Amino acid sequence: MEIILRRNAANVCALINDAGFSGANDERRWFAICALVNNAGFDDNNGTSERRNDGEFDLSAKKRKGGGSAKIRVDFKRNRNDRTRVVDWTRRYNENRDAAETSGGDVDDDYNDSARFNGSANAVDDASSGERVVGKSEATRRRTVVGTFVGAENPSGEVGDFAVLPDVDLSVCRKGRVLRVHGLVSYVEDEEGRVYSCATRRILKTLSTNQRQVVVAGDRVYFRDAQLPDGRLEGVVERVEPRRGTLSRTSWKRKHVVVANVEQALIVTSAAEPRLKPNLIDRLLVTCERSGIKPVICINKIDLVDPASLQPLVGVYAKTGCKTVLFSAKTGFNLDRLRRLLVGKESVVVGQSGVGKSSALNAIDPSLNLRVGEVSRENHKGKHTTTTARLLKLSFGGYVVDTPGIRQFMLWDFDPDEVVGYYRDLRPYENLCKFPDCAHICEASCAVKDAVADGRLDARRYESYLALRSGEMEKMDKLE
Ligand SMILES: Nc1nc2c(ncn2[C@@H]2O[C@H](COP(=O)(O)OP(=O)(O)OP(=O)(O)O)[C@@H](O)[C@H]2O)c(=O)[nH]1
Ligand SMILES: [Mg+2]
Ligand SMILES: [Zn+2]
Repeated sequence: MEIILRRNAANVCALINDAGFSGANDERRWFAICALVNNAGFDDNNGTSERRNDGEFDLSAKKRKGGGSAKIRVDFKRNRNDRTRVVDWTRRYNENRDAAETSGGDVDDDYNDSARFNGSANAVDDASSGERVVGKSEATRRRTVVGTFVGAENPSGEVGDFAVLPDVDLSVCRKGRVLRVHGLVSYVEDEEGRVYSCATRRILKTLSTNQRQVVVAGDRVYFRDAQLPDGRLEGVVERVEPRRGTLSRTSWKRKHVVVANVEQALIVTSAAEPRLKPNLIDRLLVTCERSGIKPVICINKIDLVDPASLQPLVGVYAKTGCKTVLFSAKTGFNLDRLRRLLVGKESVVVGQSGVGKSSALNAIDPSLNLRVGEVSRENHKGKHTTTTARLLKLSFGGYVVDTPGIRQFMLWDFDPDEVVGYYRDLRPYENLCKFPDCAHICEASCAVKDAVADGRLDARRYESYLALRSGEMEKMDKLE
């Protein structure tokens, strides 16, 4: 295999590509193969590795330098060809806001996403980076990037958000951590604790294949800094380091990375006002499981109900091996347990709007002083008080990301057959089914269905598994 690869990588890649790889998994395999081609010491000037299925990438390893660096040919995204001038900003803003309301997206992000789609943001970027990206001919729509092909994002095999890490000039670039992103500006903290407002280098947008936002809260980046004469700290994000522990969802058919580089997620929900949504918990659990983030289910507003009424639910999640903490940000009940969970760790709090994510963080660490909003009296829903994900330093050690409330949380890019692996309570039964490829839907002698029938497995969890598998979660959201 290696000899063939060395001899003519271009043909091998074309052959493999033509063999019918098309879906998300195939894409993953494809990345692995590309990595193999690169790692095989391929140094043939004529060799080309091309990912064709979405037309966005064309990676051609032209020359290998030391440290895995190579010249890589990259196609611009298709949407860059759209040069239509945007004139109806107000209508677009309103449309996006309405859509964001229904999708659970955060208004700022969706608005800016729309701006990016329509090319209006490009001018700002180009000005900041000095890189021209729009040309009339096909040739000018390609760029050679010097960098390292990285491919897979994390041990779970999720496809990387940036397949190529562009080389940066370490004599002028510094390391930083993204605290929050507001529109086109990322607030980056350097290692001395100074915060810079940064634009994003143009090429990163080209390299990020399918994301709604290129830079997200929690990202570790290399940035070029500048101090303006008036003392303001500004800069340009030059490179986003490979992410570990990302929470991602689907938004507008694109990948929305909510947060990057966290090790733990507090899935916050409320016992009442707003009503607890177990299906949302399930999806967040699956997302955590996929990206290797440790989940903890945190049920707030325990002062509004009899805690005993929550025992059945706690019992169901105990079977998944996930810890559940009942607490009240208002009365302070169990806050010390939450604090212990957060000390020294990098965590994210995630959940519906109005469940008390920001209230809980304020109660645990009053120095955070986060904005808190009332729950609507009419529909008992939150009012989306927190609008951007923010990385916050805890006074007692550790970091936490407070996030905007979500209404829907659709997983990004998953294979139905992998879902059962993420439902830990279903796993003990799946190997006992008669057919090894049993999907546990309507097959005969299915141990999972038997377990539901005799009450060993929670029927709602099983329904949630079926809905996620079949992609019908949105219907369930409406019923919930
Ligand atoms: N009764 C009761 N109310 C609470 C408790 N915790 C928070 N609240 C109230 O819940 C409401 C929403 O709190 P927030 O902290 O803004 O909720 P959030 O989850 O951050 O909401 P978003 O930022 O919109 O996502 C506020 O009116 C809080 O006072 C609690 O333990 N008990
Ligand atoms: Mg909040
Ligand atoms: Zn089965």
